[in-house]
Amino acid sequence: MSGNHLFDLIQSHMPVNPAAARFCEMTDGRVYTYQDVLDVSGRFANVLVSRGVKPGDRVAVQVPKSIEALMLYLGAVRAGAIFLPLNTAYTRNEIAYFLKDAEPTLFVADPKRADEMREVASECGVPQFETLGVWRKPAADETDADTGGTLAAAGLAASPDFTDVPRTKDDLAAILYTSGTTGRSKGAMLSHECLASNAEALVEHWRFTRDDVLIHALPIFHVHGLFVATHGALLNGSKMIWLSKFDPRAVVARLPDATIFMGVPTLYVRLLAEPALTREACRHMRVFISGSAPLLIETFNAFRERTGHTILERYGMSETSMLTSNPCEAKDGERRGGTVGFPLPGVGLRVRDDKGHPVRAGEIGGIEVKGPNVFKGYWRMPDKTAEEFTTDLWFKTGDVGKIDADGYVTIVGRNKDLIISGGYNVYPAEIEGFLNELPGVDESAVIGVPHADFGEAVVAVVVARPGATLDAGTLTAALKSKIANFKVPKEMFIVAELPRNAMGKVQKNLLREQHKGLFVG
Ligand code: MCA
Ligand code: AMP
Repeated sequence: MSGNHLFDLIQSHMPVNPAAARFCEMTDGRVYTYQDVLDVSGRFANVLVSRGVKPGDRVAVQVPKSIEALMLYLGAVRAGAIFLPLNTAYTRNEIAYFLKDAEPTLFVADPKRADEMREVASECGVPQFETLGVWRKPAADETDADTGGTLAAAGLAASPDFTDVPRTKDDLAAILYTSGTTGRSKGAMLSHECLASNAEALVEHWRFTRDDVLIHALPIFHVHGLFVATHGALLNGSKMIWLSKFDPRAVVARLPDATIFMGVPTLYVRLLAEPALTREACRHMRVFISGSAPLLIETFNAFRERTGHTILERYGMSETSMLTSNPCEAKDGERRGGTVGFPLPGVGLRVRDDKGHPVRAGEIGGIEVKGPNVFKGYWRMPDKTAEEFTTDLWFKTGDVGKIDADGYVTIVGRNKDLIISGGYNVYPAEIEGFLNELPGVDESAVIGVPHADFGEAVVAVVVARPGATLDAGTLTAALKSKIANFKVPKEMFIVAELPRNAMGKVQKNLLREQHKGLFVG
């Protein structure tokens, strides 16, 4: 072992004969063995070092989902770098913010956006730029086959042997950008221990075994798809069926070959719309896991009725990875719909009132957490970090909930102004900031309303400046050029004024009530 905290843990769980053990099956027929995991991550680690990436340097990555992108993550960990994954939907404008804030040594982008992103990298002073696409085997008659970008080409030419850079448990392995009430994205610093301890807790709690087969259908720029799903397989020496994007039909078709599925609630809503989702299709499945957003009890019940499986709901955050989970086995208790179960082994979770005092069982308050999984603070924001922790160093999640007398945790709301749409977080303050800068806009309020597919949808209510005439279509188009599509309001209303309370504060609750039926029923 090399002394690289996270990768040592992964290596210690390698199958005895890694060349014979399957890690991943792709839809194009390609297979990665555990030996390929070692080799390709080693190749990428060598390339990173050759590009001047030193221990502690950031490697920012906005690339399409591929198994090579996952190997790049492992290569970065092995090289002692800090991996910074970015949503593929982010615009040039958003990417520029992250690059300026994180100051990576290297930015890896999608080959299809190479020209645009090379320019952004150069404007932001990022010294190194590479691309990584979807790696595919060239067909026999292809002469200029897509090699998967410059990084893939460099990886093919590099040695698979790499001596892992020693990293202690407190060194950073990743930064995940997330936001808060201000709307300005903050980089949550995740150490090797944050990721390793959470992976171990989940493998134990969810009773992973070597025979498990996980269908991986989530994006890999978030905690859910990048860490929760893949670390589970890696610490288990087991196999994944790798889908480049979520397609409900493809998932149902592969269910008979699988034992585990992980998804955000929208994925379950869409699976239920597939007539082929039957008890028979799920006969080998061990567990369906849901998280990242509240799972509606209707979805929970409908899924049980259709498949005979009770979805296991769990709760987590970018800052903390996973915090709680419903029981995996019946002997540990029932999977209770509408709850997120119990704190995971090693995780402390408490509920406090507005003054920071403990509340009684079943009473509602702010959820605070502690444990080795909790992040090391926000990148270069010590004041913001201090604000989010109590004096006795519990992290204030911003979620509101309760712990019942029998220990089950329920989340009833959030005291942060956040919309979760299809598992993606949208911060009203950020969208309002962009809207308010558009010509003719006086002010705006962005709200989340129930949506049958996405759980919540973004809606904007906008007031025009005196004398100005606004058009919702023009405003929407202007927003699309600045922010990722999933953040753009699905509906926009131009109104004469926003409702305010006696203190002058915009009453978003009234707007939510007014528009609550837009996308449901
Ligand atoms: C896509 N669109 C969306 C969303 N996704 N709009 C609102 N909310 C969304 N989530 C829009 C696109 O902008 C586009 O708009 C149109 O829908 C079609 O885009 P497409 O890419 O084809 O959509 P899709 O493939 O159907 O994607 C839906 C999805 C995806 C599969 C539900 O959003 C997804 O993979 N979500 C999972 C996110 C996730 O992994 N979250 C975990 C975060 P237009 O037509 O206008 O162009 S980790 C986390 O939260 C914590 C730690 C935890 O506890 O896990
Ligand atoms: P993110 O910062 O993107 O990781 O989002 C974390 C937030 O997602 C949490 O603070 C919760 O508000 C929400 N969340 C995650 N899992 C659940 C769940 N099972 N039920 C309700 N909310 C959840």
